[in-house]
Amino acid sequence: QVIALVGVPTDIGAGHRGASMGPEALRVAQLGEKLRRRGLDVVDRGNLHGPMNPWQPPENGYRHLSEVIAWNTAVHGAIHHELQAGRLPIMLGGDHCLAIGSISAVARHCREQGRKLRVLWLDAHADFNTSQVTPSGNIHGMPVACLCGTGPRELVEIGDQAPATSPDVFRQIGIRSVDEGEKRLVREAKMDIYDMRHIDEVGMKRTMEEALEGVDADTHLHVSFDVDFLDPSIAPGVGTTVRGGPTYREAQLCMEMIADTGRLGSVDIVELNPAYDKRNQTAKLAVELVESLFGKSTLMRGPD
Ligand code: DIR
Ligand code: MN
Ligand code: MN
Ligand code: MN
Repeated sequence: QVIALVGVPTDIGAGHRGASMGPEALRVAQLGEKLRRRGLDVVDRGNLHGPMNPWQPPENGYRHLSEVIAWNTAVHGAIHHELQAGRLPIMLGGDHCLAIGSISAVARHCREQGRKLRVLWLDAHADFNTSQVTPSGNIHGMPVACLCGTGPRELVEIGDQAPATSPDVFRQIGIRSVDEGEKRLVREAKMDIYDMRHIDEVGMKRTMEEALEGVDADTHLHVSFDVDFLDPSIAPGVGTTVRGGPTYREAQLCMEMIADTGRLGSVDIVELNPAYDKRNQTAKLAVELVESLFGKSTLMRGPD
């Protein structure tokens, strides 16, 4: 199978500028080359295009709504095109609002193929805000809500079906920052959240076993990797660091256990912000973790 890298250079949904430089930082960290060295076929589609960031305050609870719609419409089309052609897309963000476009495309593709969807949402945040409860108006804090049907009509309706998907497909891992109003919403939606306390108590191994339960040969696994998932001591290159995240080893185990399923079908790498990074170390770490996601391990494991 061919992996297709799709760059989406925008920070349109974020509260800090700079995630627009994420795709290039991942290329500088040799994402494509490293995957090719693992024997994988990789094509780089270059970058999508969209409106500039006008850096305006929120209107009616949303910042840059029309621009967010434009970018996500482009992402949906590009990611669905790659899936349709049988390729495994890796979206290089860009901020996390872009997951509305990518995951709606993946959900559409799963319906067309009669496959089940499981989304692993690796993040410090639940990204389940609405215009009513958002503390910021930043749409990168809202993609999961939009994908599940709560949000501005134009975002909820991106794709073949509205809503694109439902809370039961998500497993959120690494969560440690949920806004006050958002807490009630994730509870009402019965979101399956493996927060840092859960990881502290049962460990990453058990957490991933639980999050991957029920994944079978008919399942398409989508990994939405917000780089702020990682502890800021190892990943400073994000706009919204939250201390107390997974360590290097915990993150590696998480990625390796996903690889072991053999069901990985699509990936987002989002919120990498080179303006906050030091010598591209966070991009390099993200690339290393994505290598593990695609099967890099110390030994040849599993049945002989
Ligand atoms: C915060 C920050 N929950 C908000 N969100 C995210 O503004 O809605 N930061 N996703 O990365
Ligand atoms: Mn996020
Ligand atoms: Mn399709
Ligand atoms: Mn986040």
